Amino acid sequence: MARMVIVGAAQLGPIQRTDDRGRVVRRMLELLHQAKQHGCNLVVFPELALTTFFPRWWMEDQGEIDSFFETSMPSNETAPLFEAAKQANIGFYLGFAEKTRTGGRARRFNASILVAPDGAIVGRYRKIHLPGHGEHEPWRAFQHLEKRYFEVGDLGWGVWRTMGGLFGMCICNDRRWPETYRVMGLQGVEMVLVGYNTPRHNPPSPEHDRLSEFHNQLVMQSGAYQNGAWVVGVAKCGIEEGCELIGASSIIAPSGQVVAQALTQDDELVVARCDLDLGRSYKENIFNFAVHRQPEHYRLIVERKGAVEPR
Ligand code: CDT
Repeated sequence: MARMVIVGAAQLGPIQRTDDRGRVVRRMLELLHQAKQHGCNLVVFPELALTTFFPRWWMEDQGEIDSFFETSMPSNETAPLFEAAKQANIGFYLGFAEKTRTGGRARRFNASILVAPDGAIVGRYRKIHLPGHGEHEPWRAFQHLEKRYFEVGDLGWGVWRTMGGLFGMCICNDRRWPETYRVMGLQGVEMVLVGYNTPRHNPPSPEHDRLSEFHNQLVMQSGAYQNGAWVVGVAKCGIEEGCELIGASSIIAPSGQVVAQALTQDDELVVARCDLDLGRSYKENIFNFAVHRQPEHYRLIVERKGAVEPR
């Protein structure tokens, strides 16, 4: 019997700085309600889904920075989302800024959780590939200060057995790196969930701006195909505080084909029925890792960070 998961990619339109979490959660509840009507089992929300994409601003006041972080999950503001999802028997992926304490030290991550339909948090991920820069660069039209506000994630890329399948998570810039998918592929992942906030304009390389959606598709479609897994990529998008974030939230099959895609740059639910067994013929044939991979020839990938050209 096919293992079907009906997935809702819950794209969010822009969140302005003055939009409080209560207002954002109400928008998410509306998408969850639509998901219920479509019979969804799983809803995927974007990266940093509860606030505006704050790394676009240089901030020095730690109190101001911390106002964008969650210290507990569920929080007071997200509790209605957890409750409604549980009532609807829907699991969800949620991206948020996480502030935690270990050994008396505050730590801040760009994080996501996977919540099962019974309301239990079954998976946690902390973003590993943090793009942008760590210092103020006033020449930019806007900043991208993820390297300032977050630590590199310390949990690796896990894969969790839930909802009748094997689910993995990553966050935004992670989706551009083949290593992200492969680490999950080597754990047999069947569906990769990824939220993103992608400014169309990247100040150091404006020549890429017109290719933003193409690159978004290119990396997620190849990640899906090369690992025989579904990929569900979900944007926060539109004009946020004067900065355009791309949309094009997509549900991609293990064949690499886009099954469903958002049409707007606003709140929009994109739904697809996903057969988790569709990845099998890829995993058992062209990408049968146990038969065809040659890890002894991949050593440079873990031994070397930056490219070193031959003399
Ligand atoms: N949020 C995030 O990771 N955005 C990056 C922007 C890269 S340009 C600095 C992305 O890869 O989409």
